[in-house]
Amino acid sequence: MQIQVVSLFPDLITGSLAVGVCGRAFARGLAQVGVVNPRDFATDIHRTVDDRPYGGGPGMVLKYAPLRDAILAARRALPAGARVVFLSPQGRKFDQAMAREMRDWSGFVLVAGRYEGFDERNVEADADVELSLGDFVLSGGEFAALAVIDAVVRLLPGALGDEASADQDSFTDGLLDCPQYTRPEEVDGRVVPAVLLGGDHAAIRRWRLQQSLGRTLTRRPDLLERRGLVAEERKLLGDYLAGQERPGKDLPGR
Ligand code: 9D3
Repeated sequence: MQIQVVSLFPDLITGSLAVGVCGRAFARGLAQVGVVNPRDFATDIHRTVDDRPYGGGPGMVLKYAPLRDAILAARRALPAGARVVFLSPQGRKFDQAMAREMRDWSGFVLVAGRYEGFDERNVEADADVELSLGDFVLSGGEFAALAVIDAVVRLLPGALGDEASADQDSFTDGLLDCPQYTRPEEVDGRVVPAVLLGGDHAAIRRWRLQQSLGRTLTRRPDLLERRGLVAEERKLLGDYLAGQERPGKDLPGR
């Protein structure tokens, strides 16, 4: 997989992709990342990449021509037909389904903005898709681009040590993860749930599914609505709610 990032801060991109699952994937050659800086395509003496918005208002807007030329250079570094993805607060919300779709793209360009955003004509001219990470304000698109790269690259065959674990991820089955514990059995007066110590694997599977269902209902009911429940799950969730002295007590800060 070949990825090009268009960014005014190339160090922000290259500096953080060296570690972890992603770093290993790049070291193994499963994916390559290049960065193109629009400033290298600015033609004036000050290498200007931004300007004041038409119509007035705060902040600056990225200039059309340097960004267009940077995207063109990024495209040229990829096989023909590579998709161009703009990161912007106006984009479609990025999710695991989109990450899985992008896993099948042999190459793509991620365009990270700064300042108040892009000149809309860049979006019209070059964007195949606009993605947002969600309803919060970043100071630029770089961290969004890094999040997208991380989410996609870890799905590449061979990126994870254990091939199974990508499919066991939360969201793949539409539920949040169950609680996890490791040694010791007791710490600061807190104990591991007894069922996990018992070795009854059917009981453990049921308990984990029940915890996942309960947490998903209290924290992310939107995920459950989308997914639906089979009979066993409805029973486990009913028992979970019946066993809770206070609904939502498993939420931190409540
Ligand atoms: C929404 C706020 N905008 C109007 C006042 C100004 C603005 C703030 C921050 C415009 C662009 C940005 C930079 N953000 C991104 O480039 C960005 C982003 C984000 O801020 N939140 C979630 N996902 C993304 S993807 C790119």
